[in-house]
Amino acid sequence: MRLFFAILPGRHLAGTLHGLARPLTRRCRGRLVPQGSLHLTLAFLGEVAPQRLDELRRIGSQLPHAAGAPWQLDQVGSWHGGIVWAGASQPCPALDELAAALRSALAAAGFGLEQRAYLPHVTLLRHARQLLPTHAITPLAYPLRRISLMASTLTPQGAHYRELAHWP
Ligand code: 2AM
Repeated sequence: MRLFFAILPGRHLAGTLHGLARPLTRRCRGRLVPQGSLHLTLAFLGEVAPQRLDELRRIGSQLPHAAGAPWQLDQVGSWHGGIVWAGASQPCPALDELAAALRSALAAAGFGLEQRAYLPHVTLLRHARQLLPTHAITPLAYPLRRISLMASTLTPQGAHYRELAHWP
């Protein structure tokens, strides 16, 4: 199973993010991430044997509560590789601490994680053909209320995500 931990936006925030992304397709082209698939990844695990799901459930249930202000999304931009994202110009200590706690628990349990630095973002478009210079947007508060363990299935139409478990 292809798994990752994420924080999902509520329905209202997902609608706002999707509304923000829609006009960007004209400029950047690419594929709009469906409203119901928008998420903030905390840790990407890749392929995991289903027998290890219980370990992931235990790790998820033992995570500290994210104390502090919500993540403030205040800019959009893009990366080479066709990702157009929404993200923050300022670090969010509560989010960084939560992601670090999760990553160290996963590493201690022997789960392989990517070596690249954690860069919180919400992917809005994939396969974009034009880069989007980073620019400010009206700030949006992204609550860090609930952590989800997600399964991703890759299809020719894009990835489908399913929530397997969640914790406050
Ligand atoms: P992305 O949105 O920038 O592609 C599920 O695939 C989630 O895990 C996506 O949000 C994706 O980020 C993220 N992710 C992190 N590392 C990944 C990797 N090596 N391969 C695929 N997705 C990865």
